[in-house]
Amino acid sequence: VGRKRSLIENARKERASGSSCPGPSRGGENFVFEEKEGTVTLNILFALSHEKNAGFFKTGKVFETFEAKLLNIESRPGRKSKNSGCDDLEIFMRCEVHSSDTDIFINSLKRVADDVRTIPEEKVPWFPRKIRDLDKCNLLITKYDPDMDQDHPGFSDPEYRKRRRFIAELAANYKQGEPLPRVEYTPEEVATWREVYRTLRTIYPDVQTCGYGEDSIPQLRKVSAFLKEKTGFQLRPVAGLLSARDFLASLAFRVFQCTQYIRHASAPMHSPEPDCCHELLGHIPMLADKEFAQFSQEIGLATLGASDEDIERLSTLYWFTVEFGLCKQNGTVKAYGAGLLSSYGELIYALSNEPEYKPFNPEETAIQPYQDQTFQPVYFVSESFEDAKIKMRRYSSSIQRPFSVRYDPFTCSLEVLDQP
Ligand code: HBI
Ligand code: NLE
Ligand code: FE
Repeated sequence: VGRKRSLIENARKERASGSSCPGPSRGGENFVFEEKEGTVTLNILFALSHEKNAGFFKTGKVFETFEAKLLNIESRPGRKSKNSGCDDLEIFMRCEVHSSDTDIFINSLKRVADDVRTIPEEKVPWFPRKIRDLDKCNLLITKYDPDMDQDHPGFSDPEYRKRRRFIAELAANYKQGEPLPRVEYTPEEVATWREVYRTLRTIYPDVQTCGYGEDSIPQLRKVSAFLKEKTGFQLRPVAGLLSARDFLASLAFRVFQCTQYIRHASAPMHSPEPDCCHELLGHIPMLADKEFAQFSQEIGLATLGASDEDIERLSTLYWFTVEFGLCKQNGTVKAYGAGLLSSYGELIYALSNEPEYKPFNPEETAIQPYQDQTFQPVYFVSESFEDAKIKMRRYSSSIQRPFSVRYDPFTCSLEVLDQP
Protein backbone atom coordinates (compact mmCIF):
# COMPACT_ATOMS: atom_id res chain seq x y z
CA VAL A 1 0.00 0.00 0.00
CA GLY A 2 2.83 2.32 0.88
CA ARG A 3 4.34 1.80 -2.53
CA LYS A 4 1.01 2.48 -4.18
CA ARG A 5 0.67 5.79 -2.42
CA SER A 6 4.11 6.97 -3.22
CA LEU A 7 3.82 6.31 -6.94
CA ILE A 8 0.57 8.19 -7.20
CA GLU A 9 1.86 10.88 -4.93
CA ASN A 10 4.99 11.30 -7.03
CA ALA A 11 2.98 11.56 -10.16
CA ARG A 12 0.71 14.12 -8.58
CA LYS A 13 3.67 16.17 -7.48
CA GLU A 14 5.11 16.02 -10.91
CA ARG A 15 1.89 17.44 -12.24
CA ALA A 16 1.65 20.13 -9.59
CA SER A 17 5.14 21.35 -10.42
CA GLY A 18 4.13 21.57 -14.06
CA SER A 19 6.90 19.29 -15.34
CA SER A 20 6.25 17.33 -18.53
CA CYS A 21 2.56 16.87 -18.00
CA PRO A 22 0.19 16.40 -20.90
CA GLY A 23 -2.84 18.58 -21.41
CA PRO A 24 -6.36 17.65 -20.41
CA SER A 25 -7.51 14.18 -21.42
CA ARG A 26 -10.00 15.32 -23.97
CA GLY A 27 -8.50 17.44 -26.68
CA GLY A 28 -5.09 16.96 -25.09
CA GLU A 29 -2.43 14.63 -26.34
CA ASN A 30 -3.96 11.56 -24.72
CA PHE A 31 -6.64 9.84 -26.72
CA VAL A 32 -9.40 8.83 -24.37
CA PHE A 33 -12.64 7.19 -25.34
CA GLU A 34 -15.68 5.50 -23.87
CA GLU A 35 -15.83 7.69 -20.79
CA LYS A 36 -18.41 6.14 -18.50
CA GLU A 37 -19.00 5.86 -14.75
CA GLY A 38 -15.76 7.55 -13.94
CA THR A 39 -13.57 5.27 -16.04
CA VAL A 40 -12.06 5.64 -19.48
CA THR A 41 -10.66 3.16 -21.97
CA LEU A 42 -7.16 3.74 -23.34
CA ASN A 43 -5.19 2.12 -26.16
CA ILE A 44 -1.56 2.38 -25.17
CA LEU A 45 1.47 1.54 -27.26
CA PHE A 46 4.98 1.55 -25.87
CA ALA A 47 8.42 0.14 -26.57
CA LEU A 48 10.64 -1.96 -24.39
CA SER A 49 14.10 -1.56 -25.84
CA HIS A 50 16.52 -2.70 -23.17
CA GLU A 51 16.21 -4.70 -19.99
CA LYS A 52 12.95 -5.93 -21.45
CA ASN A 53 11.88 -8.04 -18.48
CA ALA A 54 12.53 -5.36 -15.90
CA GLY A 55 10.77 -2.73 -18.00
CA PHE A 56 7.77 -4.94 -18.55
CA PHE A 57 7.27 -5.69 -14.89
CA LYS A 58 7.66 -2.04 -14.02
CA THR A 59 4.79 -1.19 -16.37
CA GLY A 60 2.83 -3.92 -14.62
CA LYS A 61 3.46 -2.17 -11.34
CA VAL A 62 2.01 1.04 -12.78
CA PHE A 63 -1.10 -0.86 -13.85
CA GLU A 64 -1.40 -2.31 -10.37
CA THR A 65 -0.92 1.05 -8.70
CA PHE A 66 -3.64 2.74 -10.67
CA GLU A 67 -5.94 -0.29 -10.56
CA ALA A 68 -5.97 -0.24 -14.36
CA LYS A 69 -8.11 -3.04 -15.75
CA LEU A 70 -6.31 -4.77 -18.58
CA LEU A 71 -8.60 -5.59 -21.53
CA ASN A 72 -6.09 -6.72 -24.12
CA ILE A 73 -2.34 -7.12 -24.50
CA GLU A 74 -0.29 -7.79 -27.63
CA SER A 75 3.36 -7.64 -28.54
CA ARG A 76 5.36 -7.48 -31.74
CA PRO A 77 8.99 -6.94 -32.69
CA GLY A 78 9.76 -3.24 -32.26
CA ARG A 79 10.60 -0.80 -35.00
CA LYS A 80 14.25 -0.59 -34.03
CA SER A 81 14.81 -4.30 -34.24
CA LYS A 82 14.56 -4.34 -38.03
CA ASN A 83 17.32 -1.85 -38.72
CA SER A 84 19.75 -2.24 -35.87
CA GLY A 85 19.35 -5.90 -35.00
CA CYS A 86 18.27 -4.79 -31.53
CA ASP A 87 15.63 -7.11 -30.09
CA ASP A 88 13.19 -4.52 -28.77
CA LEU A 89 9.49 -5.16 -28.41
CA GLU A 90 6.42 -3.06 -29.00
CA ILE A 91 3.61 -3.65 -26.55
CA PHE A 92 0.01 -2.72 -27.07
CA MET A 93 -2.29 -2.60 -24.07
CA ARG A 94 -5.93 -1.73 -23.94
CA CYS A 95 -7.11 -0.88 -20.47
CA GLU A 96 -9.62 0.93 -18.30
CA VAL A 97 -8.49 3.48 -15.71
CA HIS A 98 -10.23 5.98 -13.44
CA SER A 99 -10.82 9.08 -15.57
CA SER A 100 -9.14 11.37 -13.06
CA ASP A 101 -5.96 9.26 -13.15
CA THR A 102 -5.52 9.30 -16.93
CA ASP A 103 -2.67 11.77 -17.15
CA ILE A 104 -0.66 10.59 -14.18
CA PHE A 105 -1.14 7.00 -15.26
CA ILE A 106 0.35 7.74 -18.67
CA ASN A 107 3.11 9.85 -17.19
CA SER A 108 4.02 7.04 -14.84
CA LEU A 109 4.24 4.66 -17.79
CA LYS A 110 6.49 7.13 -19.59
CA ARG A 111 8.95 6.84 -16.77
CA VAL A 112 9.34 3.08 -17.12
CA ALA A 113 8.85 2.50 -20.88
CA ASP A 114 9.94 4.23 -24.09
CA ASP A 115 7.81 5.87 -26.77
CA VAL A 116 4.58 5.69 -24.77
CA ARG A 117 1.69 6.74 -26.97
CA THR A 118 -2.07 6.51 -26.83
CA ILE A 119 -3.81 5.63 -30.04
CA PRO A 120 -7.27 6.73 -31.09
CA GLU A 121 -10.00 4.14 -31.28
CA GLU A 122 -11.07 4.90 -34.82
CA LYS A 123 -7.85 3.49 -36.15
CA VAL A 124 -8.58 1.11 -39.02
CA PRO A 125 -8.20 -2.56 -38.05
CA TRP A 126 -5.13 -4.25 -39.48
CA PHE A 127 -5.61 -6.04 -42.80
CA PRO A 128 -3.35 -7.97 -45.17
CA ARG A 129 -1.78 -5.83 -47.93
CA LYS A 130 0.01 -8.55 -49.83
CA ILE A 131 -0.64 -12.22 -50.29
CA ARG A 132 2.23 -13.16 -47.94
CA ASP A 133 0.38 -11.34 -45.15
CA LEU A 134 -2.16 -14.16 -45.18
CA ASP A 135 0.33 -16.06 -43.02
CA LYS A 136 -0.88 -13.72 -40.28
CA CYS A 137 -4.58 -14.35 -40.93
CA ASN A 138 -4.64 -17.36 -38.68
CA LEU A 139 -6.90 -16.56 -35.75
CA LEU A 140 -8.58 -19.88 -35.01
CA ILE A 141 -11.91 -20.20 -33.25
CA THR A 142 -11.55 -23.44 -31.32
CA LYS A 143 -15.11 -24.00 -30.22
CA TYR A 144 -15.53 -27.25 -32.18
CA ASP A 145 -12.07 -28.59 -31.62
CA PRO A 146 -12.27 -32.32 -30.77
CA ASP A 147 -9.79 -31.63 -27.94
CA MET A 148 -11.97 -28.96 -26.35
CA ASP A 149 -15.59 -29.77 -27.05
CA GLN A 150 -17.16 -32.71 -25.22
CA ASP A 151 -19.97 -32.91 -27.76
CA HIS A 152 -17.59 -33.28 -30.70
CA PRO A 153 -18.04 -36.76 -32.20
CA GLY A 154 -14.28 -37.24 -32.01
CA PHE A 155 -13.90 -36.14 -28.36
CA SER A 156 -13.64 -39.65 -26.93
CA ASP A 157 -11.54 -41.01 -29.80
CA PRO A 158 -7.84 -40.50 -28.98
CA GLU A 159 -6.73 -41.75 -32.41
CA TYR A 160 -8.91 -39.18 -34.16
CA ARG A 161 -7.66 -36.41 -31.89
CA LYS A 162 -4.08 -37.35 -32.59
CA ARG A 163 -4.76 -37.33 -36.31
CA ARG A 164 -6.40 -33.91 -36.07
CA ARG A 165 -3.41 -32.52 -34.21
CA PHE A 166 -1.08 -33.86 -36.90
CA ILE A 167 -3.08 -32.25 -39.72
CA ALA A 168 -3.48 -29.01 -37.72
CA GLU A 169 0.30 -28.88 -37.41
CA LEU A 170 0.71 -29.05 -41.21
CA ALA A 171 -1.56 -26.03 -41.56
CA ALA A 172 0.07 -24.10 -38.73
CA ASN A 173 3.51 -24.49 -40.32
CA TYR A 174 2.38 -23.58 -43.82
CA LYS A 175 3.75 -20.40 -45.39
CA GLN A 176 2.17 -18.70 -48.40
CA GLY A 177 3.69 -19.88 -51.67
CA GLU A 178 4.93 -23.23 -50.41
CA PRO A 179 3.59 -26.36 -52.09
CA LEU A 180 0.46 -27.53 -50.28
CA PRO A 181 1.10 -30.38 -47.83
CA ARG A 182 0.06 -33.86 -48.93
CA VAL A 183 -1.88 -36.03 -46.53
CA GLU A 184 -1.85 -39.82 -46.86
CA TYR A 185 -5.40 -40.59 -45.83
CA THR A 186 -6.11 -43.83 -43.96
CA PRO A 187 -8.57 -46.45 -45.28
CA GLU A 188 -11.03 -45.37 -42.56
CA GLU A 189 -10.84 -41.73 -43.69
CA VAL A 190 -11.36 -42.74 -47.31
CA ALA A 191 -14.38 -44.80 -46.23
CA THR A 192 -15.92 -41.70 -44.62
CA TRP A 193 -15.30 -39.71 -47.80
CA ARG A 194 -16.83 -42.49 -49.88
CA GLU A 195 -19.95 -42.53 -47.73
CA VAL A 196 -20.40 -38.75 -47.99
CA TYR A 197 -19.51 -38.59 -51.69
CA ARG A 198 -21.72 -41.50 -52.74
CA THR A 199 -24.75 -40.32 -50.81
CA LEU A 200 -24.47 -36.78 -52.15
CA ARG A 201 -24.01 -38.02 -55.72
CA THR A 202 -27.31 -39.86 -55.46
CA ILE A 203 -29.03 -36.68 -54.25
CA TYR A 204 -27.52 -34.42 -56.90
CA PRO A 205 -26.11 -36.60 -59.71
CA ASP A 206 -25.45 -34.07 -62.45
CA VAL A 207 -22.99 -31.50 -61.19
CA GLN A 208 -19.35 -30.60 -61.76
CA THR A 209 -17.22 -33.34 -60.22
CA CYS A 210 -13.91 -31.45 -60.36
CA GLY A 211 -12.22 -34.75 -61.16
CA TYR A 212 -13.15 -36.37 -57.83
CA GLY A 213 -13.84 -40.05 -57.34
CA GLU A 214 -15.11 -42.10 -54.44
CA ASP A 215 -11.93 -44.10 -53.96
CA SER A 216 -9.65 -41.34 -52.78
CA ILE A 217 -9.88 -38.02 -50.98
CA PRO A 218 -8.68 -35.38 -53.43
CA GLN A 219 -5.37 -33.76 -52.46
CA LEU A 220 -5.51 -30.00 -51.89
CA ARG A 221 -2.42 -29.50 -54.05
CA LYS A 222 -4.15 -30.97 -57.07
CA VAL A 223 -7.45 -29.20 -56.42
CA SER A 224 -5.66 -25.89 -55.94
CA ALA A 225 -3.89 -26.27 -59.29
CA PHE A 226 -7.22 -27.10 -60.94
CA LEU A 227 -8.86 -23.99 -59.44
CA LYS A 228 -5.95 -21.75 -60.30
CA GLU A 229 -6.36 -22.65 -63.97
CA LYS A 230 -10.12 -22.22 -63.87
CA THR A 231 -10.56 -18.97 -61.95
CA GLY A 232 -7.25 -17.91 -60.40
CA PHE A 233 -8.35 -19.08 -56.96
CA GLN A 234 -5.90 -21.08 -54.88
CA LEU A 235 -6.11 -22.93 -51.60
CA ARG A 236 -4.15 -22.69 -48.41
CA PRO A 237 -4.43 -25.17 -45.57
CA VAL A 238 -6.12 -24.07 -42.35
CA ALA A 239 -6.38 -25.92 -39.05
CA GLY A 240 -10.08 -25.25 -38.45
CA LEU A 241 -12.67 -22.52 -38.12
CA LEU A 242 -11.08 -19.10 -38.55
CA SER A 243 -12.27 -15.73 -37.32
CA ALA A 244 -14.68 -14.31 -39.89
CA ARG A 245 -12.31 -11.38 -40.47
CA ASP A 246 -9.35 -13.60 -41.34
CA PHE A 247 -11.41 -16.03 -43.36
CA LEU A 248 -13.04 -13.34 -45.48
CA ALA A 249 -9.83 -11.31 -45.90
CA SER A 250 -8.15 -14.17 -47.74
CA LEU A 251 -10.89 -14.12 -50.38
CA ALA A 252 -9.65 -10.65 -51.37
CA PHE A 253 -6.50 -12.36 -52.68
CA ARG A 254 -8.41 -15.19 -54.34
CA VAL A 255 -7.20 -17.50 -51.64
CA PHE A 256 -9.57 -19.95 -50.02
CA GLN A 257 -8.67 -21.21 -46.55
CA CYS A 258 -9.27 -24.91 -46.71
CA THR A 259 -9.38 -27.54 -43.97
CA GLN A 260 -7.63 -30.82 -44.75
CA TYR A 261 -8.91 -33.19 -42.04
CA ILE A 262 -12.09 -35.22 -42.42
CA ARG A 263 -15.11 -35.42 -40.12
CA HIS A 264 -15.37 -38.26 -37.61
CA ALA A 265 -16.49 -41.59 -39.10
CA SER A 266 -19.42 -41.75 -36.69
CA ALA A 267 -21.08 -38.60 -38.12
CA PRO A 268 -20.80 -38.54 -41.93
CA MET A 269 -24.15 -36.84 -42.54
CA HIS A 270 -23.31 -33.60 -40.76
CA SER A 271 -20.32 -31.84 -39.25
CA PRO A 272 -20.67 -28.63 -37.23
CA GLU A 273 -17.20 -27.51 -38.36
CA PRO A 274 -15.78 -27.29 -41.86
CA ASP A 275 -13.83 -30.36 -43.03
CA CYS A 276 -12.44 -31.51 -46.38
CA CYS A 277 -15.80 -32.94 -47.49
CA HIS A 278 -17.36 -29.55 -46.92
CA GLU A 279 -14.61 -27.65 -48.73
CA LEU A 280 -14.25 -30.06 -51.63
CA LEU A 281 -17.89 -30.83 -52.27
CA GLY A 282 -19.45 -27.57 -51.08
CA HIS A 283 -17.05 -24.76 -51.93
CA ILE A 284 -14.68 -25.88 -54.68
CA PRO A 285 -17.31 -26.37 -57.44
CA MET A 286 -18.57 -22.81 -56.86
CA LEU A 287 -15.06 -21.36 -56.78
CA ALA A 288 -14.41 -23.05 -60.13
CA ASP A 289 -16.97 -20.69 -61.63
CA LYS A 290 -15.43 -17.45 -62.98
CA GLU A 291 -18.33 -15.25 -62.04
CA PHE A 292 -18.60 -16.69 -58.54
CA ALA A 293 -14.84 -16.32 -58.04
CA GLN A 294 -15.10 -12.63 -58.90
CA PHE A 295 -18.04 -12.29 -56.52
CA SER A 296 -16.10 -13.97 -53.69
CA GLN A 297 -13.11 -11.71 -54.19
CA GLU A 298 -15.31 -8.61 -54.05
CA ILE A 299 -16.78 -9.71 -50.74
CA GLY A 300 -13.28 -10.28 -49.43
CA LEU A 301 -12.15 -6.83 -50.56
CA ALA A 302 -15.16 -5.20 -48.88
CA THR A 303 -14.19 -6.68 -45.49
CA LEU A 304 -10.61 -5.37 -45.39
CA GLY A 305 -10.24 -2.88 -42.57
CA ALA A 306 -14.03 -2.83 -42.04
CA SER A 307 -15.45 -2.31 -38.55
CA ASP A 308 -16.28 -5.28 -36.33
CA GLU A 309 -19.98 -4.53 -36.84
CA ASP A 310 -19.64 -4.56 -40.62
CA ILE A 311 -17.67 -7.82 -40.47
CA GLU A 312 -20.38 -9.33 -38.30
CA ARG A 313 -23.09 -8.36 -40.78
CA LEU A 314 -21.13 -9.50 -43.81
CA SER A 315 -20.22 -12.83 -42.27
CA THR A 316 -23.87 -13.37 -41.37
CA LEU A 317 -24.77 -12.67 -45.00
CA TYR A 318 -22.05 -15.02 -46.17
CA TRP A 319 -23.46 -17.62 -43.82
CA PHE A 320 -27.02 -17.40 -45.14
CA THR A 321 -25.96 -17.29 -48.79
CA VAL A 322 -22.64 -18.94 -49.67
CA GLU A 323 -22.94 -21.45 -46.80
CA PHE A 324 -26.67 -22.07 -46.40
CA GLY A 325 -28.40 -20.26 -49.25
CA LEU A 326 -31.49 -21.47 -51.05
CA CYS A 327 -32.73 -20.05 -54.34
CA LYS A 328 -35.54 -20.57 -56.79
CA GLN A 329 -34.91 -22.21 -60.13
CA ASN A 330 -37.77 -22.78 -62.58
CA GLY A 331 -40.21 -22.29 -59.74
CA THR A 332 -38.71 -24.82 -57.32
CA VAL A 333 -36.55 -24.12 -54.28
CA LYS A 334 -33.00 -25.44 -54.60
CA ALA A 335 -29.98 -25.43 -52.34
CA TYR A 336 -26.78 -23.71 -53.43
CA GLY A 337 -25.02 -23.11 -50.07
CA ALA A 338 -21.81 -25.08 -49.51
CA GLY A 339 -22.85 -26.11 -45.99
CA LEU A 340 -25.90 -27.81 -47.49
CA LEU A 341 -24.16 -29.36 -50.49
CA SER A 342 -21.71 -31.12 -48.16
CA SER A 343 -24.17 -32.34 -45.54
CA TYR A 344 -26.76 -34.81 -46.75
CA GLY A 345 -28.43 -34.64 -43.33
CA GLU A 346 -29.04 -30.92 -43.52
CA LEU A 347 -29.63 -30.86 -47.29
CA ILE A 348 -32.64 -33.13 -47.00
CA TYR A 349 -33.89 -31.26 -43.92
CA ALA A 350 -33.48 -27.83 -45.58
CA LEU A 351 -35.57 -28.88 -48.58
CA SER A 352 -38.29 -30.49 -46.44
CA ASN A 353 -41.15 -28.45 -45.05
CA GLU A 354 -39.73 -28.38 -41.52
CA PRO A 355 -37.57 -25.23 -41.45
CA GLU A 356 -38.81 -21.68 -41.84
CA TYR A 357 -38.14 -19.90 -45.16
CA LYS A 358 -37.73 -16.15 -45.43
CA PRO A 359 -37.17 -14.12 -48.59
CA PHE A 360 -33.53 -13.08 -49.01
CA ASN A 361 -33.01 -9.40 -48.40
CA PRO A 362 -29.52 -8.31 -47.31
CA GLU A 363 -30.63 -5.69 -44.77
CA GLU A 364 -32.74 -8.21 -42.88
CA THR A 365 -30.60 -11.26 -43.45
CA ALA A 366 -27.46 -9.48 -42.18
CA ILE A 367 -28.93 -9.14 -38.70
CA GLN A 368 -30.55 -12.56 -38.38
CA PRO A 369 -28.84 -14.38 -35.48
CA TYR A 370 -27.42 -17.76 -36.47
CA GLN A 371 -25.87 -20.77 -34.81
CA ASP A 372 -23.51 -23.32 -36.26
CA GLN A 373 -23.95 -26.35 -34.00
CA THR A 374 -26.80 -28.03 -35.76
CA PHE A 375 -29.26 -27.59 -38.64
CA GLN A 376 -30.44 -24.03 -39.29
CA PRO A 377 -33.94 -23.20 -38.07
CA VAL A 378 -34.35 -20.61 -40.85
CA TYR A 379 -33.13 -20.30 -44.44
CA PHE A 380 -33.26 -17.36 -46.82
CA VAL A 381 -34.58 -17.98 -50.31
CA SER A 382 -33.58 -15.69 -53.16
CA GLU A 383 -35.41 -15.30 -56.45
CA SER A 384 -32.44 -16.86 -58.27
CA PHE A 385 -28.75 -17.52 -57.67
CA GLU A 386 -28.05 -14.47 -59.83
CA ASP A 387 -30.35 -12.35 -57.68
CA ALA A 388 -28.56 -13.41 -54.49
CA LYS A 389 -25.22 -12.36 -55.96
CA ILE A 390 -26.50 -9.01 -57.22
CA LYS A 391 -28.03 -8.08 -53.87
CA MET A 392 -25.04 -9.26 -51.89
CA ARG A 393 -22.69 -7.26 -54.13
CA ARG A 394 -24.81 -4.16 -53.75
CA TYR A 395 -24.75 -4.57 -49.99
CA SER A 396 -21.01 -5.17 -49.70
CA SER A 397 -20.15 -2.22 -51.95
CA SER A 398 -22.21 0.06 -49.68
CA ILE A 399 -19.90 -0.52 -46.69
CA GLN A 400 -18.24 2.75 -45.74
CA ARG A 401 -14.50 2.99 -45.09
CA PRO A 402 -12.20 5.99 -44.94
CA PHE A 403 -10.14 4.57 -47.83
CA SER A 404 -10.56 2.46 -50.91
CA VAL A 405 -8.69 -0.62 -52.00
CA ARG A 406 -7.76 -1.94 -55.40
CA TYR A 407 -6.29 -5.35 -56.05
CA ASP A 408 -3.26 -5.58 -58.30
CA PRO A 409 -3.26 -9.10 -59.75
CA PHE A 410 0.31 -8.77 -61.06
CA THR A 411 1.82 -8.32 -57.62
CA CYS A 412 -1.01 -10.00 -55.69
CA SER A 413 -1.13 -6.96 -53.44
CA LEU A 414 -3.44 -4.11 -52.61
CA GLU A 415 -3.25 -0.50 -53.54
CA VAL A 416 -4.84 1.49 -50.75
CA LEU A 417 -6.07 4.94 -51.72
CA ASP A 418 -7.14 7.98 -49.71
CA GLN A 419 -5.99 6.68 -46.37
CA PRO A 420 -5.57 9.62 -44.00
N1 HBI B 1 -13.30 -20.56 -41.23
N2 HBI B 1 -11.96 -22.28 -42.04
C1 HBI B 1 -13.12 -21.59 -42.08
N3 HBI B 1 -14.08 -21.93 -42.97
C2 HBI B 1 -15.26 -21.26 -43.03
O1 HBI B 1 -16.12 -21.60 -43.87
C3 HBI B 1 -15.49 -20.19 -42.16
C4 HBI B 1 -14.46 -19.87 -41.27
N4 HBI B 1 -14.65 -18.87 -40.41
C5 HBI B 1 -15.81 -18.06 -40.40
C6 HBI B 1 -16.85 -18.49 -41.31
N5 HBI B 1 -16.64 -19.46 -42.17
C7 HBI B 1 -18.20 -17.82 -41.25
O2 HBI B 1 -18.24 -16.82 -40.29
C8 HBI B 1 -18.60 -17.20 -42.56
O3 HBI B 1 -19.93 -16.80 -42.43
C9 HBI B 1 -17.73 -16.03 -42.92
N1 NLE C 1 -22.52 -28.71 -41.82
C1 NLE C 1 -21.58 -28.75 -42.92
C2 NLE C 1 -21.26 -30.19 -43.27
O1 NLE C 1 -21.65 -31.09 -42.57
O2 NLE C 1 -20.63 -30.42 -44.28
C3 NLE C 1 -20.32 -27.98 -42.63
C4 NLE C 1 -20.59 -26.54 -42.36
C5 NLE C 1 -19.36 -25.69 -42.16
C6 NLE C 1 -19.68 -24.29 -41.92
FE1 FE D 1 -17.73 -23.19 -45.61
